[in-house]
Amino acid sequence: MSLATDHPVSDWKHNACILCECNCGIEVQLGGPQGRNLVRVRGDDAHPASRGYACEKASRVDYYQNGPHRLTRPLRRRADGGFDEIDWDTAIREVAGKLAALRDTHGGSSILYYGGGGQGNHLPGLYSRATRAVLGMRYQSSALAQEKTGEFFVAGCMLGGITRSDFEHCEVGLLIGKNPWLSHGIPRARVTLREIARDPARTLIVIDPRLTETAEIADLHLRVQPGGDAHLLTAMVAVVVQEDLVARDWLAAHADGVAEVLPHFSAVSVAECCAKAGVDEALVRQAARCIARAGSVASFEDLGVQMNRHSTLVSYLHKLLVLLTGHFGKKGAAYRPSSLVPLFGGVNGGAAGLKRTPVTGAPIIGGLMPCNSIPDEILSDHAQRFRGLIVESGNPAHSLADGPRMRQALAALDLLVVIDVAMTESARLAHYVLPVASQFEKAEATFFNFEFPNNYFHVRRALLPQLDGLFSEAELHARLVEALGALPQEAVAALRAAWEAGRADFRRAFVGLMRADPQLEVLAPVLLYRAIGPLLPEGSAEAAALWGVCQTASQKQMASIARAGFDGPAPEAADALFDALLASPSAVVFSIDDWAESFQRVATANGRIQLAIPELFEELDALAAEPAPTGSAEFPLVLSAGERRSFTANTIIRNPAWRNKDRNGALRMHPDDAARAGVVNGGAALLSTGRGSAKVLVELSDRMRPGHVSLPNGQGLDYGEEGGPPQVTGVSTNELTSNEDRDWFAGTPWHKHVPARVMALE
Ligand SMILES: Nc1nc2c(c(=O)[nH]1)N[C@H]1C(S)=C(S)[C@@H](COP(=O)(O)OP(=O)(O)OC[C@H]3O[C@@H](n4cnc5c(=O)[nH]c(N)nc54)[C@H](O)[C@@H]3O)O[C@H]1N2
Ligand SMILES: Nc1nc2c(c(=O)[nH]1)N[C@H]1C(S)=C(S)[C@@H](COP(=O)(O)OP(=O)(O)OC[C@H]3O[C@@H](n4cnc5c(=O)[nH]c(N)nc54)[C@H](O)[C@@H]3O)O[C@H]1N2
Ligand code: SF4
Ligand SMILES: [Mo]
Repeated sequence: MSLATDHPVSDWKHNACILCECNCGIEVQLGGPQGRNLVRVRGDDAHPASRGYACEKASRVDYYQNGPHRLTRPLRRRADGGFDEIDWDTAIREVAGKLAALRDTHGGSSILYYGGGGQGNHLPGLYSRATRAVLGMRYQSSALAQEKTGEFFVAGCMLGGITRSDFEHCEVGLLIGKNPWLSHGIPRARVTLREIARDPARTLIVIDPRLTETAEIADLHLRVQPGGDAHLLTAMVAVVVQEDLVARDWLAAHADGVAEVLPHFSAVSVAECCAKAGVDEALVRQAARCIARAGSVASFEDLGVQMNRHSTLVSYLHKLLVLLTGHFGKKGAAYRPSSLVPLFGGVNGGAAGLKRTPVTGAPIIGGLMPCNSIPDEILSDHAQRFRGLIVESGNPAHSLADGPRMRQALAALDLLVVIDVAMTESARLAHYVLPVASQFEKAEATFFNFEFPNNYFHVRRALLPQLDGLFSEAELHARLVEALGALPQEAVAALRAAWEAGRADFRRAFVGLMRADPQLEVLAPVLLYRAIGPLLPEGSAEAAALWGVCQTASQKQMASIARAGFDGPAPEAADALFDALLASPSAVVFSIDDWAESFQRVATANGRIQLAIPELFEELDALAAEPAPTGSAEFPLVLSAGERRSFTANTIIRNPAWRNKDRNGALRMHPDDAARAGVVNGGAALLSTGRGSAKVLVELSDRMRPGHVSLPNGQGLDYGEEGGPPQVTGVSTNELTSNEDRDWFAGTPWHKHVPARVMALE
């Protein structure tokens, strides 16, 4: 983008794009009236994962950084619903006091934590651990618990943790309900996809009802009926089993449960499943054989199936397809990545081992309770209901299912505290809004580090000074913990003195403090921030807690970290890694694995892959009797509520002007469906679901499968020009989704499968 520049344009500075999980390295020039605009943005050649790549969205991050949406003063809600600006001392004292009162009266587990980071800012989640621990908070959730928890349960049972895949080197690339051309999710997505598609020796397989940008270049497009993936994947696994394409020797060496699993597929009617899935049987057989016979398969499932019917089961069928054909732990296939900060807690003991929420007993997977259960856990007279909620870097009033019910739940809380850079839909409902410095005004990092065999971590230093009156979440949590009387100043002083004396002294002092008072361990992030934050290079104070992270990671993954050049005794290697992270303007390779490492990382009880997940067999076996998903007379269409488009980025950018085209986020619809509804291209229509109605503008598209309509994600945000009233642009999809439409097991929503109807409007 270009902006009028009264200020001399700065040198190129390194940072990362924050608009999707890839966090591509970028270089930025600052300029504009106060030198605070990100006037030019380009891909960073020095970033070892993105290697100069950036998509069209990165050039528009200034719309996130600057604008009237930015908050600069803490706000306290009045009885009449308006807000008063208050000073920081008052804000911290009152918020800490009210949180402590909830803890003292109802217990810390009456306060829920939601968020902790969006696509590129995961340090807040680390610092908040201290606040949560002091308050005795036990429950948390985040957007991951409305998409990834089903997959995580399956991966946890089968492999002891998440897997990712090596698309760069795969022979076959398989995408299930995922459109990386627009949503990315793998580094340099378009380059990698094009390479697979162009190479006659490689095959790109896409499972999607839409002719997406990715499907368009695919070798095989399985244009599944919306919601038909469970039948489709069952058919694919059945082909592998019935045609004896199972990798028996490989499985004998690495996996248990083959004999238990295969009978569930040996009698399946492939023809019937294909018919229900709406895909030609010959094509399904071709795809299944191609996967089974390939030297390597990389695969990725995403929202098209994770926010859809049978989502946990589909994740299981996907893993079975890949594992029964042996595509794990080799170049071009699936692997278990290393991690500096694990995103999920473990899953031990299957469903029976899962902790449960207090009111409805919803499963807590990887430490996260289902987002869809949040209202149920608030709107109840159960003694153990949630009464307080801290939202940090998330926007549940907009992003979670059933907006009206979510708002009702948020309004029923005794205390809602929202920590954000912007006045969001959630912030408007808060008792206190605590504004923070933006991701370009503090040190930040992403914990979405999934690459293999080389894995990367990027500490981004602040690009800009913090807006007057603002500071980071690290500072905020330090102040909250201090106000709660839990941060021992002697410990801070001792650690600071030790850091100045040298790293060996510091390690000794740190370990000594933790031994003397094990309670201090939970405070480590804020303790480190207070002690050494001010001593770190300019713009990197918030990286302080990573010192502890490096120490833990170097013990757990010593060999991988050593291969990346951080060798020697674990504590010293950790310090060397920490220093390298802080010194490098771009990402650093923190671990290097060999392919065999993936097998060593299979963290099941006996270290072998476990193919059987008995909890899911009943649902699997019942598929045979389940009819194909069809519309009703009332709702003949299926709405995908929240498709990724060129200019959508969750709710990270609020100003609709960042979209040159499709400003209102059109409803895409097949011409035949439109003709039936009497709707024309560009015309207005009323879109209705069981939950609500919205006025939409229609775009006719023969890329849609008849019967399937779609709306983009992240629209319907309110935004006011300087001084003007806020205006809402586009449809907020969750006004149309319902809370109960969710996976029976993981509780993940069916946002891609909302029964709907469309009526022309004058
Ligand atoms: N541009 C952009 N990129 C983003 C984001 C963004 O907001 N904008 N958000 C990021 C985030 S948080 C995430 S989680 C990812 C999500 O990334 P994706 O999951 O790739 O995104 P979606 O477009 O929501 O859904 C993917 C596909 O599912 C298909 N689909 C719909 N119904 C079905 C079905 O029944 N079966 C199958 N097989 N497919 C179906 C849709 O047609 C769509 O092409 O994107 C990330 N990247
Ligand atoms: N119907 C439907 N709903 C969906 C989806 C869908 O496809 N359909 N997609 C879902 C998916 S996959 C996801 S991941 C979620 C996302 O849902 P959420 O994680 O709840 O929301 P985000 O839109 O990512 O919100 C990020 C928030 O962080 C704030 N923020 C940005 N920078 C900072 C910072 O430095 N500090 C703090 N404290 N805050 C900051 C932004 O202003 C914004 O309010 O939406 C989900 N909702
Ligand atoms: S792929 Fe994602 S992180 Fe990379 S430039 Fe595009 S939006 Fe930003
Ligand atoms: Mo997401």
